[in-house]
Amino acid sequence: MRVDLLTLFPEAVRGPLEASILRRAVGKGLLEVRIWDLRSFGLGRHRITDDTPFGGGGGMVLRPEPVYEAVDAITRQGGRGRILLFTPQGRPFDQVAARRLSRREHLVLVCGHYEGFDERIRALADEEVSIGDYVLTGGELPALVVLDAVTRLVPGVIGPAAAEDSFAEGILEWPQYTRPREYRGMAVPEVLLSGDHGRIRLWRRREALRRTAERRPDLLESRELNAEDRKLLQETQRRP
Ligand code: 9D3
Repeated sequence: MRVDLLTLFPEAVRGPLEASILRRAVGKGLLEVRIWDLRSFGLGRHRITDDTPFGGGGGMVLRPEPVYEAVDAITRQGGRGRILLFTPQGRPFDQVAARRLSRREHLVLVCGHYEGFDERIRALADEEVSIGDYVLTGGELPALVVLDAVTRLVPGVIGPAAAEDSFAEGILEWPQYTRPREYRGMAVPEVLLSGDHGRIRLWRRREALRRTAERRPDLLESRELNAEDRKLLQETQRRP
């Protein structure tokens, strides 16, 4: 997968790209990321990228030219890719979107900043993306979030078991334990030490359902449970 990332703050995205799974994906040749400094497409000797809004009011707005010219430069390098514009008004990003985007060969991630951007920049976008209902200072962290979520689903980046985890299935994960068997008075549940794989499977499934019902009932409301899951969930409601 090829990713072009457009930003006024290249240094804000370089760190995470040089760490962990993203770096490994690049090392394996499964991911190619190019960072484009929007400032280098700025106007005039001072490389101006922002301006005051027509109609007055405070703040500065990203001008359209740097973004259009950067996209032109990307296009000249071959292919335009799927253009994602990061904005608080975008569609909330989720795992379904991550899976869909992971099948694309080429993504172009455009990060806004300032108090906003010129409305004509939206015309470039195939999709507008938000990562949730909270206010950040720019689109850089959202772009990295999306890149991380998408990249780990690209075949070969991580193990297939890890990629299709329980969230992909729509419920939360079960509690996990490792050594020691007891720590500061907190014991590992006996069933996990029993070696009885049938009992362990049912316990994990029950605890995953319990957790989901307690913490994220919305995830259960939007799906149909099978007979076994319904029974396990009932068991969690009988005993505390
Ligand atoms: C003070 C400016 N606000 C005026 C009402 C609007 C605003 C513009 C730009 C608020 C935040 C930002 C910067 N955020 C993003 O560019 C952004 C974002 C976010 O803040 N939250 C969740 N997802 C995203 S995607 C891009």
